[in-house]
Amino acid sequence: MKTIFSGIQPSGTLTIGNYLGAIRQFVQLQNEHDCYFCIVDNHAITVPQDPATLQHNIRSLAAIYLASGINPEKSTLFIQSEVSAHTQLSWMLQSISYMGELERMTQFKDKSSGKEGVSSALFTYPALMAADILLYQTNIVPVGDDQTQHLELTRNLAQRFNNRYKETFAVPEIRVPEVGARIMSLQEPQKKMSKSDENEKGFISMLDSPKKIEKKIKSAVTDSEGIVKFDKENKPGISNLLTIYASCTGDSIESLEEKYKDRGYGEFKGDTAKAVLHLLEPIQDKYEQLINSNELDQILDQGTKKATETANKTLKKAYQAMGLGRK
Ligand code: ATP
Ligand code: LTN
Repeated sequence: MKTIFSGIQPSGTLTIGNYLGAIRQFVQLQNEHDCYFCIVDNHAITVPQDPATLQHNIRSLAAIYLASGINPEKSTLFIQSEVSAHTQLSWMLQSISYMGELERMTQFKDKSSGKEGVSSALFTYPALMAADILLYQTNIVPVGDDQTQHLELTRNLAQRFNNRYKETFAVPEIRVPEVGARIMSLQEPQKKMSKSDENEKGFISMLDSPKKIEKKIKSAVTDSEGIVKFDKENKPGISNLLTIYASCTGDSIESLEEKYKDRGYGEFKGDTAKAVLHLLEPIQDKYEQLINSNELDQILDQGTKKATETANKTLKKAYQAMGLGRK
């Protein structure tokens, strides 16, 4: 049995990219491993958030995790800011992170470019992410492939700390799904689908109504060739829809190419929408039952307790290794 950790930011309603790239793997992993799944609200505040919206998004994300199949009997589900060890260890890891390596992070470059008032927390964000992971002696981190660089940094920081002070942290490995590791925007298929995209038409939210989902998929950017074929370079829009369709139904991309060989984009898009709806409908039903329930709070309270116990053990080891405090 391995230890698994992953986190999602409550920075908006989750997209099917988050589901296919991340949550779906979590649900499978919990059957065999010791899993921690986190609502990383301290990460979300690295860009401006409206407090009331943030609170709503935190609760909503908890309900989405559960509605998607995270089982609180098997996994620990908790909110990052409720376990103070995360920010404490993050500070210590910042002290062994180099400016140069943080400057190379593409997520920082993307999120800061052309913006005024970029927060210093956005810059040091990867040290907090490393703390999240290392506190639980994590072996595997299931994420979408946009997180590869952050994971590499986490591994470097763990090794650097272990070598410089004392063996303290397990060095984690990344796990990305074979299909669905990078779902692209429906409007700009060269860009990853993101829940904080200003253009709402670019993403499918997990809570979008059936009508909205159909509309967004029908207006997805494609090309004028009229052939349903996977070709990321020349046909990024159609390739993305094929990936979405295949990930939702479990069909292979080749079999879908064959199925839609002599059919137009209209029919293909209609069926892609149906595949997405079929996947999301049961999740949306469960979400409605959970969002205002007391059960949700009980699960999160229990998660905070368990996560705090585990995290504090590692934090204590790290304090001692670094020589902080009195003992
Ligand atoms: P934001 O847009 O607010 O920066 P995000 O949508 O990129 O956020 P996160 O909360 O940062 O999502 O990511 C949660 C998980 O979902 C991560 O494991 C990430 O790799 C994965 N993920 C995010 N977007 C996609 C995508 N388009 N395709 C596949 N996986 C994704
Ligand atoms: N950086 C991630 C979110 C995240 C995370 C983590 C993922 C924060 N802490 C720990 C895995 C493990 C993102 O932007 N998607």
